Amino acid sequence: MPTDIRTRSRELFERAQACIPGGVNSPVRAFRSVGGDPIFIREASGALLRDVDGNEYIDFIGSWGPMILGHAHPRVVEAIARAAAHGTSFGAPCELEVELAERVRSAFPSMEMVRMVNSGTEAGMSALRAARGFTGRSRVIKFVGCYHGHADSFLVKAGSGALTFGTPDSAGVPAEVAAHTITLPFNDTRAVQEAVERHGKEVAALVVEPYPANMGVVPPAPGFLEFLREITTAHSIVLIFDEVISGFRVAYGGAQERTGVRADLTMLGKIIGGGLPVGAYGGRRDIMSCVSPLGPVYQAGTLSGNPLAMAAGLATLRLLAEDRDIYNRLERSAARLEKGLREVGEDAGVPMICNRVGSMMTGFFHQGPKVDSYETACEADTAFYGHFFRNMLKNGVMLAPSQFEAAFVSAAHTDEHVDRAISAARSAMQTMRA
Ligand code: KE4
Repeated sequence: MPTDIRTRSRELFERAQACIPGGVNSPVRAFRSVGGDPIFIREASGALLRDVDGNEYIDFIGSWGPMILGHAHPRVVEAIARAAAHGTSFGAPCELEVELAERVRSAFPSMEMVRMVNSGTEAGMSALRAARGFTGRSRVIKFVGCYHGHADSFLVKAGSGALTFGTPDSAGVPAEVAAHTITLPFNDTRAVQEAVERHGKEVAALVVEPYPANMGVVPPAPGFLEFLREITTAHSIVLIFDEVISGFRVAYGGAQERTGVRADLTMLGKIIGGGLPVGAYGGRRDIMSCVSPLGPVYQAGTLSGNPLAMAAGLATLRLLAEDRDIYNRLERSAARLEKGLREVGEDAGVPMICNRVGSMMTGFFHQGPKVDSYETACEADTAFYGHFFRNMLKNGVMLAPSQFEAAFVSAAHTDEHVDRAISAARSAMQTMRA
């Protein structure tokens, strides 16, 4: 059981803040929205994290999605070690890159050509540039609450009127860049219809997380993705599915396998790197043929296709492909967790809405009746979530340090892990209601 001892974490956090902005290399890790100081991890294995003070946690962050097999899977670790023994980077193509591209293509038939990059952000910025180069258009449509990495064109909130020019959602994003982005409400077909009717001829791409997980999990309304496919086809707009999270998560072939809706370009990341830095983008051959050195759209990367990252990704995807029951087991574990959390909320008289797609879910502390948009997600009680998060930490469970993220169940989570998390939640609620 974890203790409240966080001496070493605190020391490291002090040192980190002296030389790293906020003491972290990615903002959400700073625990700013849940309170308390970040915990520094020494090691992870299977479903467990162990911090630098020796406290152990059942992990539902899963490195924000990549660790679908659990941490330090022996076959993944062995693949990385074997690759490393032959050199860590060549600056020249290698067989592993071809194998991973072929495997991605077999899982995502819409991805006729694939380019490896080093993050989901790079995948998004590159896919958008390819769409702009292919269409000769500049505008992009995205949805509020969907996150596609931190490229300038995606850090844009809705303008004064949703259909007008976007305004920067971060300092450092020039207004001129933001003006090309139209940010619309998710699941709002009428808003999309109006925006496309007004600006369709200038729109290069519509980018969407088919199963949004960055406002918490908010599934698409029935028919919404099919509607996006139809309207983008009708106006020659490139439909980009951001499957950085959903790819190989909600199904081996991601949202496209689950829904049958085929994107023009797809962004991937997280799971395809098996925990190492990998992103990918790809899709229609006619669009990808615009990408250098084939065409005029420039995109490059020193470590793109890195052999260690390819080896980790290949080992992960091979394991997912070999064991097709794995997705049924993930579904069963996640459904068990969801059921248990709902019961805990009901027994404690705490209103909770649980949105789940496969092995990713979010429990919103929300009156209901549903959370089906960014607006309704924002009505969640984030203060209550922060209190719950800190109590769950004390009880040995690591949730995402934000109400607006997903909890991920891995193949390493056993019924015992899930049941321990449910009883930790019950005890957290009792503490909070006391
Ligand atoms: P990266 O650049 O962080 O590899 O990927 C960006 C990205 C793109 N698309 C989607 C749907 C994503 O969820 C992400 C990154 N996800 C966040 C958390 N949801 C990563 C965590 C972090 O920023 O530290």
